[in-house]
Amino acid sequence: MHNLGHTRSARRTDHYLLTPDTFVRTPMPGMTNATAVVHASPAGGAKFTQYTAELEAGGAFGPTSAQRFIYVLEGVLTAGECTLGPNAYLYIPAGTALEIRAATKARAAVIEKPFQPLAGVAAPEILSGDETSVASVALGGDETLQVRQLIPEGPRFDFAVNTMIYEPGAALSMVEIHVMEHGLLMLEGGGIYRLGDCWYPVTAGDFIWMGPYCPQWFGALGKTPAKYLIYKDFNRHPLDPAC
Ligand code: UGY
Ligand code: MN
Repeated sequence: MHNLGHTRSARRTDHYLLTPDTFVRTPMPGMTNATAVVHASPAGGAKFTQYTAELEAGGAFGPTSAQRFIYVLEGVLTAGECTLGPNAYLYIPAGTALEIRAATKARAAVIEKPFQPLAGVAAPEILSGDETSVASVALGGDETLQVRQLIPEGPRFDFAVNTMIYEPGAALSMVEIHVMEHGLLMLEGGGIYRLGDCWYPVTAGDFIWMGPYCPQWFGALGKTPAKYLIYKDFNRHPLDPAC
């Protein structure tokens, strides 16, 4: 049902907000019985790709030459020996041919980035985990804002993926402006996101891309916590070639 051309989705040069009413599904090479909503890509200004893969039972992903991070939103995926239910995640190094199959109808957030090697530092290996069993850390000591780091710390990885959970009323303590870009998927709850000079109401299901140096701030609203999954490029010098 159209809404007289109205949507909360918005696009600016240093950020965009994409709400589910504007999502368009597209096939991706190598996918079978699956489609993707491509949220972030070089075409939109990002240096990585982020999409939501929607798979029928038995559906599968095609391979990619980039490193890949998968976070299960719904249903069950299998990858080699791994079985991944909701909140489970998998990191697959660049150049690893590992088939991802849906054991049930499933949805997953997928992030892909060309790997930037670092001289003298070993490339990362495959890893999996469950977000709910990762210990959380209070951001800057604020117990109402908990961060779970899904990718291990250290220079082997050239990106980070975290979840952030805000109690109702919790907020970032500052407007952040930084060189890293972000891909952000709202998982639960909602609030107000400041991006550049705009303030947006956001809710579960929304996607945000923030380019380098995009001013950003979030405050949670409502009676339940707000939770998001957030990607950033990390651990590399800004002058290192992006690959
Ligand atoms: O990791 C971050 O930069 C994070 N604090 N940014 C954000 O939540 N917008
Ligand atoms: Mn940030």
